Amino acid sequence: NAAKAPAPRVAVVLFLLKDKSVLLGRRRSSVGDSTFALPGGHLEFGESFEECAARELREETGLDINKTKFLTVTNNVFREEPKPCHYVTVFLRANLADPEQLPQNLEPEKCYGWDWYDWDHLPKPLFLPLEKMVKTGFNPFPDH
Ligand code: 8DG
Ligand code: MG
Ligand code: MG
Repeated sequence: NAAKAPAPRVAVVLFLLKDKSVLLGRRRSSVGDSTFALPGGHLEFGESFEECAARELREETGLDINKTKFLTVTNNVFREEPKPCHYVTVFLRANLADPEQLPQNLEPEKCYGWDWYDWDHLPKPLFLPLEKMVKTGFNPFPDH
């Protein structure tokens, strides 16, 4: 029922890069449950994309970043989910401020845990918006 459909929302998600790896967490959520996804969340009133990415990453993992850069935006409609939703998803990349800092699972009700995954050996299944990008050949690393 289109009249009851919620408005599209803005999400900001982050490719946190370390050597040839990215940080992914397995989702605990009604949307994309058990799939591997980037850290990120909803843009709040007044935030820049960069501020949102840094805040969500800190809330979810405790990690701090630098060299944050906008990459691209995609349109994601989750029609078949129990609660259908629509996200305009903004993708940024960044590096760790301190390469020694380790990710903590600070929201265990939303994530089974964070880990680094080699870009050439990503885990399965990926969260659909990420899966779609990988299939188009998208690469978040600066030398691409
Ligand atoms: P918040 O309350 O902290 O703001 O939100 P959250 O609980 O962290 O939300 P989220 O599900 O992590 O992110 C919001 C939406 O962003 C998610 O439902 C769908 C969209 N999204 C994508 N791709 C990705 C991705 O790779 N990772 C995450 N976390 N969200 C993504 O389209
Ligand atoms: Mg969050
Ligand atoms: Mg999140």
